[in-house]
Amino acid sequence: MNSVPGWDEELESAFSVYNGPYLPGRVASRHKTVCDILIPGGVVQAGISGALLRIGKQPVVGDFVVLLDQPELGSRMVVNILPRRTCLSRGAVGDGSGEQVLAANIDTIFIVTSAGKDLNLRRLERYLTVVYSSGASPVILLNKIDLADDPARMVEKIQSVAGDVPVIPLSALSKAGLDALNPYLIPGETVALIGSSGVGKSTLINAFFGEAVQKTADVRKDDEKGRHTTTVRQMFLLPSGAVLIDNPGIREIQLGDSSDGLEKAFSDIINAASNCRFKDCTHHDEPGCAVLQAVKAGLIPEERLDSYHRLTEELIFQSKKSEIGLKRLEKEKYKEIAVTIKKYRKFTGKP
Ligand SMILES: Nc1nc2c(ncn2[C@@H]2O[C@H](COP(=O)(O)OP(=O)(O)OP(=O)(O)O)[C@@H](O)[C@H]2O)c(=O)[nH]1
Ligand SMILES: [Mg+2]
Ligand SMILES: [Zn+2]
Repeated sequence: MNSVPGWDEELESAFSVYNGPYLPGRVASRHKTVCDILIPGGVVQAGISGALLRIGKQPVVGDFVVLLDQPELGSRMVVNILPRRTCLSRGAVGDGSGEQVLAANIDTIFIVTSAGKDLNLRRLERYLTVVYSSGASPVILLNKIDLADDPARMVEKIQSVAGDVPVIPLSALSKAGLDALNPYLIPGETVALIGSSGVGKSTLINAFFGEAVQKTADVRKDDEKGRHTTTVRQMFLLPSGAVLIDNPGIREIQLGDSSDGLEKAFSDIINAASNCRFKDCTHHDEPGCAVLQAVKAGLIPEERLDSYHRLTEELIFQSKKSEIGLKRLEKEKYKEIAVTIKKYRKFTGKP
């Protein structure tokens, strides 16, 4: 088996159909027109084949790719993307439709929050939904506990929205609690860090390496907001053999258009809903609603149900948007085909 980090037997068999000047690789960072690619024994830069771009396939950080390697022609090109195990995406911003894939093949996602003004349970629910949809396993890191009076109380609060998801208190700066992350940083595993700007994602990366591999910067004094120091998504290879991905701080993460993430992130509500009188109960004001009863009994916080409603609406909006986008795409394709047929008729003189 080759030494591309994270490579497995499934990838080996997907790659085995390529005979000739092809190399397996993994996208370590993505620039506008080129990618930095980890290949067995090093890192190379490669372009992206026009054929791949034309069919709408964009390599992202974490992708396992097929490289056409022709050094005698001075050319190295990503010609295919191997099947993705997991896929972290978010809803496109603005009126763009569909989803935007951020990174691929991540096993564990560390959702980083800091024990200060960043702590926001509603935002954590949103992150959990997005991470569950990606197929990766979430772990919540409560960073900067050196600044907190009562970190245990904060962990308790977070655990109330996290269900079975581990919540790990630590300090990237003092390195307290870092050992608790070792079980995730094992050979072949890919771990990505996400969270707002300034929560300490890059400081954590530096702590794992024991040296400054990433730039970090102070947060603003008044509101503790970060300064968007990291601007490029990038992969790092730890001495342990684990792969780490540092991400730019996320301003506000939009949901993609898959609903299974929401169901996992709100499994308490989904479980209660199985006892609602009506199968299509929306848990707003229906009689016999078991979810509303659970809220009344204090088993589910009201703000959590509100959050669930808000995210459900957002999800419906997102999937409508991508449906419209899909129709537009089909229309354009159809137009393209119609033009080709017209040209063909002109050329052959056939009706
Ligand atoms: N007190 C304390 N400060 C920390 C800790 N971890 C990080 N910081 C500080 O928080 C600030 C922001 O850290 P970064 O690592 O740059 O944050 P980031 O999440 O990478 O931010 P972006 O790259 O902007 O998304 C820096 O001044 C760090 O020194 C910690 O555990 N305790
Ligand atoms: Mg950073
Ligand atoms: Zn109900």
